[in-house]
Amino acid sequence: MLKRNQAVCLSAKYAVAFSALLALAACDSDDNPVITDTGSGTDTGNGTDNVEQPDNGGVQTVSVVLDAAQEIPAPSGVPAGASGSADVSIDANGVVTATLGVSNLTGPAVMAHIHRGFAGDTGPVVIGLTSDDGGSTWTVPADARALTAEEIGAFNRGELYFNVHTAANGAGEIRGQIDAGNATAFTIRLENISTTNTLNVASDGTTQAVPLSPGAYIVHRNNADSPLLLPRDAANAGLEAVAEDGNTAPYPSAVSGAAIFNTPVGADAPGPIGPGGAYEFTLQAIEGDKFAFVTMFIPSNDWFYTTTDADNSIDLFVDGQPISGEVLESDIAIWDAGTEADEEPGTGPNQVQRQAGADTGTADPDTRVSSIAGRGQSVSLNGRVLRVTITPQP
Ligand SMILES: [Ca+2]
Ligand SMILES: [Ca+2]
Ligand SMILES: [Ca+2]
Repeated sequence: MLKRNQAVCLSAKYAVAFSALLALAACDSDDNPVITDTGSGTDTGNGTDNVEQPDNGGVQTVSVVLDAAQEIPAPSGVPAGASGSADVSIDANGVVTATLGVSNLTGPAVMAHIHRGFAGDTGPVVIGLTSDDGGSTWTVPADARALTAEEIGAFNRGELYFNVHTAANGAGEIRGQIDAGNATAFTIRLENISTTNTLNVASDGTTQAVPLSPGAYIVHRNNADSPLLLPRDAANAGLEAVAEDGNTAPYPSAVSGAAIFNTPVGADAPGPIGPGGAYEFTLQAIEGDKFAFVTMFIPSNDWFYTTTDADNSIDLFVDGQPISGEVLESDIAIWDAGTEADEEPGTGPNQVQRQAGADTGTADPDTRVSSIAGRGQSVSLNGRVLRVTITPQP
């Protein structure tokens, strides 16, 4: 819950933070990045081409240790020895069995679940466990549903976790990430390379920088489109909030598997990034997984940058190898969420830097989630705004 609670709305007050950020000197980078081959020419778009799901032909069993240190938000009053251990198994059809034992908690465990979320993040319940010994031992009930294909992917990439609740720590007292050991970690860096000369404002002949907002990302594999953008005929609540206000709070509940990034590198609180600023986060993925993100083009009513490779996502593996380097400029574009009528970029009174409040502005006459180019729109930019670099970890 921590990250959701940390999510911010960009408000008039926030414009002060912008100024401070924009005053930061742009950082020059002389590196010579490898251009990422995102494999768009070979993707069949169905996400199932030659994908080897590790060990997925049989049953996988993973041992999991639960403790208070993994819990988010941090629980209170937990005895030093509070812990849990579990063996969880999954078969090729997604049927999950598990036995979880807990001990030394503040009181009896009152609920236990398997959730979806990476380490350091929180997410929704996938499976509820039951106990018939007063909360010491928990198992997956026989009538629990099987995991979906997408959730089997989540299991393999380490995106599921156990969470155990007590009366004293209702949000959770001990937690244990289910790490099947099949995933590759990737560090994703979104860097603002705009300058104060990047955005041309035709009406007054001035230029501006293009700050970018906290945003959302997702790792997925069985969707033919980025779930962050669905449905395409009208934006989901998560996309609307990011695209209009840089507000990431609704995304995790609006889109299953969506995670957020919100704190700039070197900052201790969530906020936008101006020239030279960056967001950095690490995700885990397995072969066949794809990555997508959204971040607000702040001087707009409802524009955002997103991935535009096949499936509006970037293949994280090509020919079995993790990709590495800078994402091609042509694989990122400005899209319109279709939720607010567009005013001149950098000047509109209903844009987040000037508007009276969040979610303020005239409805968009075209509700489709689509690229500004596809809508016959354009924006006058002197140079690039966003550089995305993907680096697999050894
Ligand atoms: Ca619009
Ligand atoms: Ca709106
Ligand atoms: Ca607005």
